Amino acid sequence: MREGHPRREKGNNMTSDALRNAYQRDGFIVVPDLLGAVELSELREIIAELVAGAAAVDTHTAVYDLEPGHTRAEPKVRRIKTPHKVHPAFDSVVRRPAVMEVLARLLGPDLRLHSSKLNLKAARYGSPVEWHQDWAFYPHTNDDVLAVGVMLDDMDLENGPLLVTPGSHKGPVWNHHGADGRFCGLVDPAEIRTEIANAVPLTGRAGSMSFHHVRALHGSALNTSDRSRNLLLYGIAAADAWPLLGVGDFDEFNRALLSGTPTLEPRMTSVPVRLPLPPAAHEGSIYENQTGASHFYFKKAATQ
Ligand SMILES: O=C(O)CCC(=O)C(=O)O
Repeated sequence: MREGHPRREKGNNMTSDALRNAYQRDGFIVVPDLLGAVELSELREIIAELVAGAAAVDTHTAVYDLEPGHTRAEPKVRRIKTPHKVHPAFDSVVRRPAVMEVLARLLGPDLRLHSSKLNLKAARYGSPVEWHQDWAFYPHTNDDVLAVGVMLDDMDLENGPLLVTPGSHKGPVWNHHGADGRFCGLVDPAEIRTEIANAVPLTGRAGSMSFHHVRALHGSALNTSDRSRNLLLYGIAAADAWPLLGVGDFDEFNRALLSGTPTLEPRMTSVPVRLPLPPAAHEGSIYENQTGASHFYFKKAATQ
């Protein structure tokens, strides 16, 4: 992994054209200071309450994805699922005008929120996420789709930041299937040695946000530091990018429009697609999906 990005412009000093150019060239950008101290501390309080609530559960639920080693006495939460439906504060972050402005610059004015997740990497044992492309999980009719990563903590090399391979969003869709032929949500690291060597960390202070292209190859390491690394992620699509796996609830799909106008005419472009079927042997989250693989890149915590 490379220690830093060779073209390391600071997002807040860049014009919106420069941001868009960097995103199109590299497949990601980091924009500092999109959230302030007050919002961050409010979100951290909500997270602490949610994690404490996991003392009432023994297994994964519709809200909690649990770390290995979780107990009621010592709750260990790896992910809050669909946080924008769990607490309104998580719904409003992505709708902030400064965030919507960046999104419109990258994807255009018509935008839909298609998913959210809050990945909690607790100090010392917060789980790694193996190398993958989000595109392998949810291919659309076009690839004007990205993930916003809201850094709720300062992120540096020690606490497991996102690692992304520049330019990989213009490359192939990698095989995310295991030896059993089922989707397993990760790429065999032996297949992507060069891409891993070229990956760069998306670091920044709390309140910064990363924007990575749906086809960008990425992963993140175990948190070996004594600080948490909490990342709130939103999946955003251009309104004319339709999910190839179909629309479950059409009313909900339309309610997820963040700005602009919906359309019944998907924009089809020539994009490489590999469907995530048959489904993963272990469903519920990417962490669970990836347990179905046999080759891993990142070290796991001793409890795993
Ligand atoms: O939390 C992370 O570092 C990785 C997030 C990610 O890529 C995912 O959840 O799909």
